[in-house]
Formats: sequence, C-alpha cells, structure tokens
Amino acid sequence: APTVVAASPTSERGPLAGAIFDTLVHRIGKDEHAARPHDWLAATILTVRNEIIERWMVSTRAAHAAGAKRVYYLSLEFLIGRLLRDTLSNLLKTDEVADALSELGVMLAELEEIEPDAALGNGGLGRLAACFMESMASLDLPGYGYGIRYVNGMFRQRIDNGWQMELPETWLANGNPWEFERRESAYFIGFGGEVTGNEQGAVHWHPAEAVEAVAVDTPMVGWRGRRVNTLRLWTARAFDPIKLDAFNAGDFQGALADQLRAETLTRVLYPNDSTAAGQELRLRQEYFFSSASIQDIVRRHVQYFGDVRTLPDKAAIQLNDTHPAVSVAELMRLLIDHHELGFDEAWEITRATFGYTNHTLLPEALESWPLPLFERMLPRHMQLVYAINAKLLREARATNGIDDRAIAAISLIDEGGERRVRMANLAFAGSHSVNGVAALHTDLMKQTVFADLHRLYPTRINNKTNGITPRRWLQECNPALAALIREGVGDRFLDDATALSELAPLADDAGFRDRFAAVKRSNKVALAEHLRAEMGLRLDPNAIFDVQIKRIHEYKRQLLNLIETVALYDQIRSHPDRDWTPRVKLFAGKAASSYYNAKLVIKLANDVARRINADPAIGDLLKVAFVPNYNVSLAEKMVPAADLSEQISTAGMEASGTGNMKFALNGALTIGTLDGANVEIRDHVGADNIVIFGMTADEVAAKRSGGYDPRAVIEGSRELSQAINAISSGVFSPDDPYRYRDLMQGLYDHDWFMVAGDFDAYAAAQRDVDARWRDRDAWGRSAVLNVANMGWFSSDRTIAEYARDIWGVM
Ligand code: DL6
Repeated sequence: APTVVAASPTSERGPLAGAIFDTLVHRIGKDEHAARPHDWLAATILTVRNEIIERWMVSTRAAHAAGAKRVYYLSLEFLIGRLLRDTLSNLLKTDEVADALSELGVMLAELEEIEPDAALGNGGLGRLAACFMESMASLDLPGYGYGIRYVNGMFRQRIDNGWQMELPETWLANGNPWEFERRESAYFIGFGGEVTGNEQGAVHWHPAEAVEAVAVDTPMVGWRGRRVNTLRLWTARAFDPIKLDAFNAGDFQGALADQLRAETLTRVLYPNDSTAAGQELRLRQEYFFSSASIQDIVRRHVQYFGDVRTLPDKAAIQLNDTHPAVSVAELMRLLIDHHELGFDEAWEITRATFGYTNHTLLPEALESWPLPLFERMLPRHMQLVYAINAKLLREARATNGIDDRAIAAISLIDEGGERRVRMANLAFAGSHSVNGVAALHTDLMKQTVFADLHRLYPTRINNKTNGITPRRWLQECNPALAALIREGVGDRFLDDATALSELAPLADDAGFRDRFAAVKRSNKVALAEHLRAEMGLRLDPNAIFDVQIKRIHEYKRQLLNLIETVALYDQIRSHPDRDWTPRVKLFAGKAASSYYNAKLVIKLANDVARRINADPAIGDLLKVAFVPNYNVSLAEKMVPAADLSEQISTAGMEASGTGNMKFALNGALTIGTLDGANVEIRDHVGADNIVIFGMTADEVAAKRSGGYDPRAVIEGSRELSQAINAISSGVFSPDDPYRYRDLMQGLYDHDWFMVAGDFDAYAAAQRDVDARWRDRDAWGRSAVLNVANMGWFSSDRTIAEYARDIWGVM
C-alpha cells in the first residue's frame, strides 16, 4: 500500500496537484493525514474524471448532431480489469498525473496497483468485449457496451493445499469512482405471468413479477482521448424495496424479500448452472439485461429519430455469443406489442438490426433452455419464438435440398428428448450477419454446428478474426518494450499497429536484439520478484519462462503440458549429464466451480510443482508453479515476461484464443497446435518463428470418427506411459495415491481431447524449443519478428472490419 510521506505546502502545488488535493478534502472528506491509499486513488480518479466527462459530452453531442448510426455491443461479460493506467495512458496524462501526485507525496504506480480488477467476465469472450470497447472509442465510433454490473463478478481463486477455493470478489468494497448511476434510465423488466389477447388481435403480457433495471455508466476512453464511449451496466432493484406492513408486523425478512430477489440477479457472474435453480437464475439474468438494453436502445432511437421503422439505419446491435440472444424476441415484442407493427415488418427490422458472434462450437456451451422453463418465465417470448420458428421452417421447406433431418436441425426447438429452445438458432435466424472469430472456426461453423442454417442462408456467415488492443497489451503492460519500439520506429504503431512491421529489419540488428533481450530479461526479473513476494518462489530468470495461462478446461489441455512436465522431470533425473535447458513452467487459470476434472488438473499442477520444486536432483533445471487467482492484472505481469506461449488446445476446439496474440505481441514464441487464431498467427509471423505440432482439426475429426485407440498410443510411447503411470500410481500424491487414477484411466479409455494422440509430437516440439533457445541469436530474431508481424491482430483492425462489413458505420 502506498505510504503518504507528506503533502507539499499549498503554495508549492501545481494546479493538478491542487485539484486532486481539493477532491480529497471536499469529495472524499479527508485530509492528507487521514487519507488512506484508497482515498488517494478515489481522489485521483474523480479529478481525472472531470476531464473525461467534458470529452464524453462532446462525443455524445457530436453523434447526436451528426445523426450518426450507433453500435450497441450486448455482452454478459466485460472483463475490464483495472482502468486507471489505461485511461491515463489513453489521455496522454500519465506523466502529468504522476508528477502531480508526487508533489503530494503519493506514487501513481502504487495507486495503480491497489485499484481492484473489474472482473466482470470469465475469460477470452469478456476480455474481447473490453478490447472492443477501447477500440471503438479509439476509432471514433459511437459505441455503447451493455452488460450487467455484477456486485461480485468472477470469483476470487484461492489455492488451499493445492485445491481451488472460490471466494467472492469484492471489487466494489471501496466504491467505484469511475461509475455514474443514472436513476432516470430505469426500465420495467417483467417475468412470468400470462398473455391475453383481445378481438382486435392486440396481445397483452401480464408479468407475475417485475424488477427495475437501473443504468450505471462507465466512460470508456479511446486512444489519445479521441472519443469517450459509454459502458452501460444494469443493476436490479425491487420496485417496492421494503414492504412496510410486513416489516411492522415483525416479518423483517419477508419485508425485504423482493429486494433480495432483485439483487440476486446482479450478484455474481454465471451462477453455477449445474442445478435447476442456477439455470433459472442464469436465464433471468440474460433476459434482464437484454430487455433493459433493448428498451434503452429503442427509447433512444425513437427520441432522436422519431420513427422506430428506421432503427436498422441508426442502430447496429451485436450479440456477443448467445447470452443476449433473447434480445431478438424482446425487440420483436416491443415492435409488435408496443409499437404496433405487423409481424413481418417487425421481423425485417429485427434481422436488419442484429448481428451475432459465435465464440464456441463446444456442444455443452451451446445454450439451450428447457422449453417449460422458458415458457414459464417468458410466456410472450415463447409465443414469438414459435411464430419466428414457423416462418423460418416455411422458408426452409421452400428451399431446395433441405430435408426433414435438416429441418429438425434448423428448428429453434430441439425436439430430441426434453424439448429445448436453441439460442444459437434464434440468434442466427434473427441476425443479418453471423460471424466466427477466426478463419478456421468460421469454416468449422459452416461445416458443423451451423451447416444446415448455412445452406439455408449461404451468405450470412462471415469471419472476423479476433484482436487485442495494443495500448493495454503492449504499451501499458510492457512499457520497456514499447519504449524500445518507439526508439526503433516511432510511436505510430499505437494508432496503426501494422506499423510494427517496420521493426522487421531490426531483427537482423544484433544491437537491437540485445536491447530487446534485455527488456525481456528485466520483465522476467520483475515477475520473479512478484512471485517471490506472493508465493515465496525463487525463479531463475535465465531459464525459459514457459507460460500457460487461461481458463482451465480439458480442451485447452493443461494436462498435456503437465504430463510432458512429468516426462521431462523423469528424463532429467535419468540423464542428469545431458545439457538440459533450464525451464520455468508457469500455470494460472480458474476452473468453473462445478467442473471436477478442471479442478483436479489444478490440484495436479500444484502436486507436480511441490514434488519437482523440492527435488534437489533437479535444482534450477525445472521449476513449476501454479499462480493463484488469474485475472487481467496478473496477465499484464505474466505476458511480458514469457519466452514461450502455450497454445496447445485440441485442434478444432479453441474458437480463436486471444492470449496467443498477447504473448506473440510481447515477443514470446508460440508452441501451439493449428487451432483457432494460431493458424493465422503462423501465417503472419512465419512458420520459422512459431513451433507448430500435432494433429490438424481434420485429423482430429477423422480420428474421432473411428480408428483412434488411445491405449495403443500410450503403450507405444515409453515416455508417455511412464509419465501417466507415475501420476496414476500416486508418485505426486503420496497423501492420496488414487487421486489421479480415474483421470489417467480416462486417457486410456476415451481420451476425447487426444492428449495421448498429440503427446509425442508435443514432447518433440518442446525439445525443438530447447534447441532453438540455445541459439540465442536465432531465438532473438524470431522474437522480434513475432512483435513485428503481430500488428494485424490489433482489435482496431477487427473493429474496423465489423464496422465496415456488419454495422455499416465506416
Ligand atoms: O472470441 C473470444 C474467445 C475465444 O478467443 C476463445 O477461443 C473462446 O473459447 C471464447 N469462447 C467462449 C465461449 N463461451 N461461451 N459461451 O468463452 O471466446
């Protein structure tokens, strides 16, 4: 925590220091003696915010005056992380604020470190939404993000004796100086009840229950402060926060029950949906934020432009995955029931307004809701889904080559077994554009999950390969590298990341490579220091820092990495005389609370680490660590320090990945499969500067459809079978020798994720990495070329493509 030395006398303070001090006294109500670090943080943010507000108003007025089309990005997740460093940097005010604070005896860097992460997302999908918000503002596009203001967000992960524990994240404990509550922007959100109709055909929904959605706005500042957009997050309130008669009668809990039920809606991100109660809450969340957002968008449109029929000309709504897909039915409801349009006209408007982005083809992640639940909670929307479905299936039947099997696949209702509403089909049908997030993923969408819908609407699916903002993921997280690049080629890369290509010739300049290597080393030293302070670990910065940080999931194959780590450990012990390349294997990531195998993988990583790190025969040749509580801020420390980026998912299963982009942009070499955006990264950085191994998506599909015998594969690989046996027999879990037996047995029996199938190729690729590392010139050259060729993966490029091809705003 920052220590406030002594505030300077008033006479010596510059205007900004004076303003921060004034805010501390008059807004926070503390003087320099009483102020705690969080008070200084709040005073700094509130002071900077004043300038942001001015720009925010200018941006809003300009869009209004120009009658501009607006982009609305609906997402159940916005994984923002911290905002202060990002915002000051984008306003080009970092030095000015640092100087002002130092006049007050406060270090900006220390304040930045105590800002809590806004962890309103699980992983890549939520972080992508945050990068998109920054890029929209940087490209001067009028864009609004719409989501939920979770009070606790993503859980905080603690590791107890190697096991993941989930604790609530209390990011709002000290208030949130960035946000503005807009009590005037509040909407009625109904649930349940019944639908009646009159003889004229007018339909009326009488919800049994309702909550109020209240807007809370956060300004999103673009690069160079060019534009400030709004992230509007909804919070839920009861209309009647306390029932006084019940309270007065002594029923205190009953008196507050409505408020509690409303607040439950916006408490946590993704409640565990393995129980019926959790599922229902999730659907309530989705409808809550979709309805509030669509009502807000329609209200703004009618207020500015008068006629709801022109909505598609002035509003583009992007659905970030299927979580907001019920918005399609909600817009139909508003257009038909409130604005009295006919069904066909409403459908034209709806389709022209929405775009849908798919982020996964994993069957278990494709949302569908039990029909009785959907109907009970949203009876009017159920009617509309049936009506949309009837229209869709009529169109399908009139199309050549669509048979009954295809009709069943296209239908919004899954009739196999328990009837369910398919949200991906609803989103697809209700959008004029459906996009994947990397070229391979988009191809697979056409070939697999959406094959029949693609046949029906062959021009609808398009690709928009993901990107990351180079401001946060280079300039701010890696200031030393950014400074070196600036020295080499100027700072145009922050406006146009493809300008990084000018670095390419410097890859052959030994002096530049030395400075580049020195930056990487200092980042590794800083990370090692952080991990020593946090975990008591001692890491050798001369070793390869080999990093796998992402959600823990079987398809991402942390298990493949761990088994290879065990195999390497075995090899080092058996052949201590060989010239081993020292490695530090770092893991971090959270497992869904109900995902047993993922949690077991975390335990395995910790068990493996404990054993290897304590083995004197290994010394500094191999160190393993599982770093707890992975979040955006931790990624900002680990990415710049990585030499090797692990992107080793089973080919065909990772839609894109964005961590892969962050590492390569910061000069790590990738070891990866031809999956997701790895394919395009290879195309850009060049096959010589990336280590690709393993089966392709086609090979995985072919093997899965017959002829894959994991037992034979395991038995045919000495290294693999020894590593599996060691884990299975309790070498790493002497306290519970059977802990990993089933996990390992699963590899013999089915191995859906083809860990065994790719093991030998992966182990060989790792030895190739060792050999490359020993040729430091070649490694350095490859690292520079990675940075130089990653500009295309800027989210500015991605957003420009969405703007041009989908939203019609550029
Ligand atoms: O598109 C962002 C991100 C991709 O980079 C990852 O490959 C993908 O797994 C992730 N998808 C999801 C899907 N979740 N749901 N539903 O998080 O999206």
